Amino acid sequence: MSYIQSSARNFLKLAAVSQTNANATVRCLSTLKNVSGEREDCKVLILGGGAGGCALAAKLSSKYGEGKVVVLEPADKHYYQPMFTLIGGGMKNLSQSYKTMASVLPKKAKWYQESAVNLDPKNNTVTTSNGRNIKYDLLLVATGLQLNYNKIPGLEDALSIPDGKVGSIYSPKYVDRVYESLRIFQKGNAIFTFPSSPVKCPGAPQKILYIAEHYFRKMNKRNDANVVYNTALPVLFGVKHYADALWPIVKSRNITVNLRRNLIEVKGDKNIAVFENLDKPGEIYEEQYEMLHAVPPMSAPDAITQCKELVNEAGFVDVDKSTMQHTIYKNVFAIGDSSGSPNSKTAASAAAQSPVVFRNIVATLEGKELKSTYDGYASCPLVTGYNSCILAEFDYNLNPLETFPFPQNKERYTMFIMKKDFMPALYWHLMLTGMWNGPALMRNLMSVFKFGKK
Ligand code: UQ1
Repeated sequence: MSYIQSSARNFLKLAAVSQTNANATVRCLSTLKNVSGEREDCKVLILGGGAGGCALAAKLSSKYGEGKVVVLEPADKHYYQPMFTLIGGGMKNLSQSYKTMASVLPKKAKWYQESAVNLDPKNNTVTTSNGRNIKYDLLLVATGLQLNYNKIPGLEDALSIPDGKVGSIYSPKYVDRVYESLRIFQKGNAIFTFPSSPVKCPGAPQKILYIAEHYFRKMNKRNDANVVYNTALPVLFGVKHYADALWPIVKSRNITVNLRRNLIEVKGDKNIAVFENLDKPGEIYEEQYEMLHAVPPMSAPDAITQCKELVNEAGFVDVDKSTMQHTIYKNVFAIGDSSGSPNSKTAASAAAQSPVVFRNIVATLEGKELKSTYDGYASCPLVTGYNSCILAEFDYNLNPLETFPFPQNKERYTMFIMKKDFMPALYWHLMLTGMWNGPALMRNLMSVFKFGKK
């Protein structure tokens, strides 16, 4: 690690040291005791202890004090998911990507290690997997997404075959298999997919593609590899400014891109992936793979999609895209991937949403007008290999909304270092403690230097 990288890390650690100490304490765990039928009231109930849930639990519990905020989160580990592409490429280890949930949730919030099983927004009540009924003044849905590997016949079986040919960076269960598939690859098709559902970090299926292609070059296997990206989308990337930079990259690196091609089955015993052409119903292709990187279809968790009053047609929480407040139930908000706001689903989006959601929750609880608005900011550090990255940043209108004073639609080593070494520290020490509100402030400060930038 360079001096600059370690200094940045130390600075961020110092900035958040008090918060981190406060986090390392024992909290309320309820898994051992059955609490069926028990009633409980709280001011704010947060569903989910991911990036958005943690950030808002920190902000809200620090404002309202001990015990006023309840978090429902069944997992005992909190993963820094943006690291998964780097783990797939062998640049980081899985053990570097998580902390215990107990250490990242704020001490002043009450954590139940249970999930929400029934939501009743008319009666302001949520029932948990342990039979607890929680009545809230305000509900924040921050559950993130559910990975539906089971929706593609044969995929889960293929992901359990010990030949290591099929992997997936989206799950901690399968991410190590991705690097294994790169290492054992000898000759043939390396196929990368993108499903026909909204996904979190829509750039990630492409990042692992570029990392793999670079890996094959580094290991002198590139001439024996046919690298193919089969995406269900009609475009390579949704924002033209960056798509225009990515097409020359795939062309110069001899990567085949097939648009509107959707993975529908995996025959793991024969190493065959089956795709459909979404533009020509009924047209099916079978492709032999030597390695397959599969991205599962995703949705909000079942407990959310089953609550029809809360979700939109696509099954995500139906919020106003500016205020993040539910369109009907004014004491319900959403943050992050489970929200129906039409932004790209990334940790950076949740960061930019967090001050808006916080201010608007406080305003709602005080009976005041909502004044804070989210502009759809999303950011995607498109890692294009072992030392380069294009930092895409854009808003609801898919217009670039860039932080740095130099053109960002180019591959850069500095952006790669930011993604690999700086962002994890920022995430653990500032984002989860509620102190990182996205880069808007930084962008405004940097704009002074943007002479000549389009
Ligand atoms: C960001 O805010 C964020 O959330 C914490 C990320 O996820 C880990 C990111 O990858 C990026 C790039 C941002 C935006 C931050 C800057 C400094 C541009």
